[in-house]
Amino acid sequence: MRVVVLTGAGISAESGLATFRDSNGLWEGHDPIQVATPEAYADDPALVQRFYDERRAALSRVAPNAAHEALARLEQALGDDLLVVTQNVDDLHERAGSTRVHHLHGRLGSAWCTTCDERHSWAGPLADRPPCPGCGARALRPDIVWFGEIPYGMDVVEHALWSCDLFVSIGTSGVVYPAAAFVHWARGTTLELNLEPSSGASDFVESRQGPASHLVPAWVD
Ligand code: BV8
Repeated sequence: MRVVVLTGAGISAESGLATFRDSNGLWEGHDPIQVATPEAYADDPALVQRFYDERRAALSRVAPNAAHEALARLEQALGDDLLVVTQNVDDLHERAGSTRVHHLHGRLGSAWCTTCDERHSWAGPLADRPPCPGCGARALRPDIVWFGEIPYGMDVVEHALWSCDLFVSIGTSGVVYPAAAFVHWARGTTLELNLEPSSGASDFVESRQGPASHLVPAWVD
């Protein structure tokens, strides 16, 4: 049984990380155009670096929840037949024990040097313009896929979707592409697990509503 699971901000909500579009979402706190586009970074790099520094600090204060842990158990059962594709830039899947995780939109724990093009594991703030550990240039940016940039490893994701038996979408509003189109690319049957019906709920064979910490363990176990 080949399974592809797509996760969004909703799977990390019960761990205490803000989602993007709920009432107190990140986008309410920060104008999306201000913080998640290459143009915004070119215009005000310090603001964008601070935005991600804040989120990196918030991540260090939270832990995986039962939904992340259930997906780690699923990987123990399915092994290479499971791929988790996450839109999230947090590391909660990995901290719950998942190893087969594809970060479509990058990772808070990584910094990208625009001089040497190397990526480095990163825990510290970027707003104080630290030197690249590799080349020494002060050219580190968040290793995040911004709007208008190409998501990571689309070839890997497309192949997994085209050959899967089951596609499950967890905790995403289904408004950002190309992830929102994955339900149409999946070969097998499709299931949505979300607090409320996403904008693409009607495209799924089955859509269940409720908190991920309840729905995901119930589905996995
Ligand atoms: C690309 C950065 C080309 C990291 C993000 C016009 C029409 C269609 C498309 C476009 C268009 N104009 C431009 C585009 C393309 C654009 C796009 O889709 N724009 C949208 C806004 C219309 N996309 C891009 O630019 C992408 N690149 O297209 O390149 C290409 C493509 C393919 C191949 C080659 C070239 C790049 C998109 C990446 C942008 N970066 N994040 C960061 O700052 O964190 S997007 C950001 O929002 C997140 O990463 C996430 O992916 C995305 C969606 O957020 P969600 O995860 O869904 O979170 P949200 O708050 O929205 O929803 C949470 C859900 O959880 C809710 O439904 C809620 O009910 C639920 N929930 C809440 N609590 C719980 C819960 N569920 C369960 N349990 C709970 N407890």
